[in-house]
Amino acid sequence: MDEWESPDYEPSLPVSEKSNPFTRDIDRASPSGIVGMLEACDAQMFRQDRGTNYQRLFDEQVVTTLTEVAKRVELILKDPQDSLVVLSGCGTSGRLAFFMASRFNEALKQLNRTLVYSYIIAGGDSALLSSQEAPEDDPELGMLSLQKVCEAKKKVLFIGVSCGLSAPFVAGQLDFCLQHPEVYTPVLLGFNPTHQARDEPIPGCIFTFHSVAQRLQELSQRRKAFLINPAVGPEAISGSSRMKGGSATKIVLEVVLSAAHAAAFSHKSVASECILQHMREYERAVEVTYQQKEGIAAVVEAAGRSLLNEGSVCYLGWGPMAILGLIDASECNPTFGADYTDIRGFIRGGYKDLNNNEGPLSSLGPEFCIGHEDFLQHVLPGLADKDTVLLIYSQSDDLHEVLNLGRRVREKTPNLHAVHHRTDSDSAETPQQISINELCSSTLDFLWCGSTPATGNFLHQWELSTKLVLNAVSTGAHILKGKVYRNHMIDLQVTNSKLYRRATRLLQTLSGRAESECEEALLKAIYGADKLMKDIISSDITAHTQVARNAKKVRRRFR
Ligand code: F1P
Repeated sequence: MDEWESPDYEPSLPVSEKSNPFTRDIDRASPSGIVGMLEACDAQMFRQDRGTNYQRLFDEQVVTTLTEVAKRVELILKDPQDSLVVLSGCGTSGRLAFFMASRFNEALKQLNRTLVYSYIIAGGDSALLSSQEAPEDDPELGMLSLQKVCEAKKKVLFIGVSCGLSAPFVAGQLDFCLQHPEVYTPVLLGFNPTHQARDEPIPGCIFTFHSVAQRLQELSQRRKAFLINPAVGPEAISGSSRMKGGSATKIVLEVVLSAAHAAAFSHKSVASECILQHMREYERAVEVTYQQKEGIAAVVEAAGRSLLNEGSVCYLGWGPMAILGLIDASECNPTFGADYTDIRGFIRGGYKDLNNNEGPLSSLGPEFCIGHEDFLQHVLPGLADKDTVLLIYSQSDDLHEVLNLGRRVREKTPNLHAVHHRTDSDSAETPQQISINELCSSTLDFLWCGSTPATGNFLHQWELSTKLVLNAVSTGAHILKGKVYRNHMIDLQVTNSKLYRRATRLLQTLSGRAESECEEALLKAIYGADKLMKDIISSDITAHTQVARNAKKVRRRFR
């Protein structure tokens, strides 16, 4: 049994908020030490149950539920008229909902089939690229956006993702589904046991996330709702659900949707063995990724040096992996109080390649300029030695383009690195590949061998592997910059109720003082006041987080 699984380990916290014993000293570790700890944490995702009460990814019950949900998706794929599969979430969960809906709609397009996937992200498409944490607290907004997407639909499979089983936005949507069972079948995906779902009252609602999860659990006995909530262990940085929570979300959704597609279009019936086999492929992808621990550590070190020297880190990506770069970069603001210029992502064709519902968003400001063209025009001219650039590409991308862009970057900074994926069927390096490698000071060259019986190609593994590398780079670099204390984020933005509670708890952990005293200190810091006036004390958390949103940095006011 891992230490965190003991009932005595941080008993008041759900798994997703516990601190991981493996990373207690991550703030003092070397780059390779950091990557080693991340490897240990990620391996926990696939750990089998060893006599604890926690349900795990490979457990029979979880696999059975995944199989059932895949069958529901299969039915919709076979009879798409007036039907929809909706994926929804907040922050990273919403970004992955978008990613998955786009990828699987793309697969349908290639087969000339009706598109059945829709996504919802709290805060709309601008939240795909920037931190919009406040809408996460709004259950009505969640419900209304679901209603809008599903107008005139007669059958909807709704998959709500909240890693911490905590977002009121998703709770509102699930509650709505429960009220309209004739149309909606709700599925909840998260990584805490149901009893650890958040039970904090939601202003204006008679339900909490916990009560909704309980109702889903009851209905799941009759297969009228589904709950997928295996534990994957505490995050490497406490509460940073973008890491394991995001990876496990990607794994679960891809396993389910791939099985459904295979059943609907290749006449392979959905079977739990295939689901298990596919999940094992992800386990292997994690192992293959960390076999290049030292290479990852070299990029972490370079990126950390850039941030420490007020430089920037740019991900220049191609295809779907570029989207993972955009996602990784967008998460640094709420997690580490980073500026959008600290870590930025760019995708080859900009919004044309992103293909989001709301179309180009560049008019919203420079942080929404995401194409390689934007990089060339606005970033390259000012690029210097202190900046790090990471090329993210695979054998299926245009290597001429990669080489040309690499050359232009190399004229400005020697700090050019690459993440590259290829398969053994294509193992001979092309001249362009060799030239790209020569330009880069380090290359993570992932060579994927063998076969993938579950999906027939390596794309899902490449993507997960890239996600892990990027999470390691951005997290590691911010650790080296000093944005993490022990394994806690200490420059987080207090922009929603979950983060408000997390900040209060952090003060408690670090000071050993009572909760009420810590909340008072947090409020004093948010309002910049030495004394709390009555109107502040009587305001609710929404009001506090609105003020905190505008604060540049929450100052410490302990005396
Ligand atoms: C949603 C989320 C996270 C983000 C931050 C705030 O969490 O937006 O993606 O990293 O921690 O919350 P969840 O609803 O998936 O638990």
